[in-house]
Amino acid sequence: MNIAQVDYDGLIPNNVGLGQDPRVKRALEKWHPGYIDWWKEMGPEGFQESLVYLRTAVSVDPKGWAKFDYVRMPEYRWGVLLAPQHEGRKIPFGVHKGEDAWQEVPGEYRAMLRRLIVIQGDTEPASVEQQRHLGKTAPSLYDLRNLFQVNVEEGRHLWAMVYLLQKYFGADGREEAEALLQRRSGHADTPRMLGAFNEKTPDWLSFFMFTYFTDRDGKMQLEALAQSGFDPLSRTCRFMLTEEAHHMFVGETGVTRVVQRTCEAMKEAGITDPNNIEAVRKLGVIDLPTIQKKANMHFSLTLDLFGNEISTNAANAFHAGLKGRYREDRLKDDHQLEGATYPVLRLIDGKIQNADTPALSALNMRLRDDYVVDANIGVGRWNKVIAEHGIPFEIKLPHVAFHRHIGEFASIKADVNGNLLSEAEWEKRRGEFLPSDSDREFIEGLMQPQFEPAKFASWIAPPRVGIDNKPGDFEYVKIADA
Ligand code: BYC
Repeated sequence: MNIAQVDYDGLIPNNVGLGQDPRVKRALEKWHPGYIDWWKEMGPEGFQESLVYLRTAVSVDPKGWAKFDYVRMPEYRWGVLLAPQHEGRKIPFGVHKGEDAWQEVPGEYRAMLRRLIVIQGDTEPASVEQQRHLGKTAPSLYDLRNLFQVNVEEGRHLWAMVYLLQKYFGADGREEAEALLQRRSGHADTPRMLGAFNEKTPDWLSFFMFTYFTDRDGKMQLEALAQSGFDPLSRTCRFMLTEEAHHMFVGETGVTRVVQRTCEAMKEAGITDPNNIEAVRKLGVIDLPTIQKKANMHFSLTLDLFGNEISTNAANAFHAGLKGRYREDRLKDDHQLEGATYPVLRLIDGKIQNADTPALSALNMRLRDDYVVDANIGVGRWNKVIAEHGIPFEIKLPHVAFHRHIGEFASIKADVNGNLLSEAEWEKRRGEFLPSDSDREFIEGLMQPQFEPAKFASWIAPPRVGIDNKPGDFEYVKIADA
């Protein structure tokens, strides 16, 4: 079959030849009703009968892989799509470097590989659960459609991981695939696996911050897994990254539009002091210091997703050839790192300082460092908008020691500049750094739906261009049951 084209004839669109693989086809068809039940129970609240202008992958050819059309979400064609196989691909790093990439699960690494796939898979439905109530307060039909696009694609990413479990891991893979539908974000007894995926996404500013910061962890982790010597995982992640780019676009432009509206409103009202919060809020926009606090919150929660700075799990996964570094294929070293070191920011004698550490153990830290560089790029764009309006304010990412629950700094308290604080100081100053109850109440009050085509809530600017080049008054969602 032509790998670039997707077979849409069966229940499960795919480019992996499911038609010739009856065992896996049956397993996925058996899993399908449970998935639809999960989507109806935990997917977007309301809007299931609405027609949403969604993109669906019809090919894995980067030049033209998606088509746009109106779809009811439960009828979205969730499929299994792998990027094309590279003939003769070798394992690019670790102890097996240079050997043929694995097309089957290497027995000795089975458990480690399954764990990585399950953790990746678990985050996908988790984010849909976290965002399920946002539809009813969408600031425009354009944003509503983007939310649902992100949601259906996270659903597809779950399918991507479930395919790997069903195809390559037999009975225990099937059990894990079932369990992915059973856990629930924030549930007391059966929570999702990673911390940030059990937090709330209470409002649309959080949604934009989440898609900017947390989906970017997704990008980094997928990039690292796309390097994997286990070829089906690599190919799956390569295609997921194509979709992931839109999610980060939604986040980056979402925050930009919030910042822009705030700056415009301040300028119109002649307010020059960004810290005159009360006056700014009266304009029906979100003040810049509160936007900073939201960024502090989502950035710090996302840093926890990189795991401990020093990690034998990460060292083992790299050594085995299962999970590489960010863009491993572009790095110029021996790709084995046995004798190498990497500077890790640690807490030594009560001070935060760099310490050279075996590079293999420091791989989580390295990925996190790459993430911080990447995350700063969009922040620069937000600041450009503020500067263009002549407002003396700069959004900054907080220090990596700030508000951490995993790793080196979980046991201490620090301010956004990395100065250590006592518990009492932290409690006293917490509201300076993170959204307070009154900040949350203010934002909640702004979250009124705007479902008229071409209209936007008071606190957000329209986008520069429409999705699929549609005009400004395009009806992205034909609401049936809001
Ligand atoms: N919360 O050795 P360590 C995405 C556990 S996002 C709770 O440092 P490791 C997306 C850890 O599991 C990307 N527990 O761990 C974004 C371990 O437990 P066990 C998702 C945590 O393995 C938006 C123990 O602590 N993909 O795609 O080096 C929307 C020791 O820790 C946490 C992946 O993450 C935490 N934050 O690093 C939708 C890729 N951190 O096993 C989707 C796959 C650590 O001792 N996952 N622990 O019981 C991995 O590569 C790694 O598992 C981690 C953790 C990077 C997450």
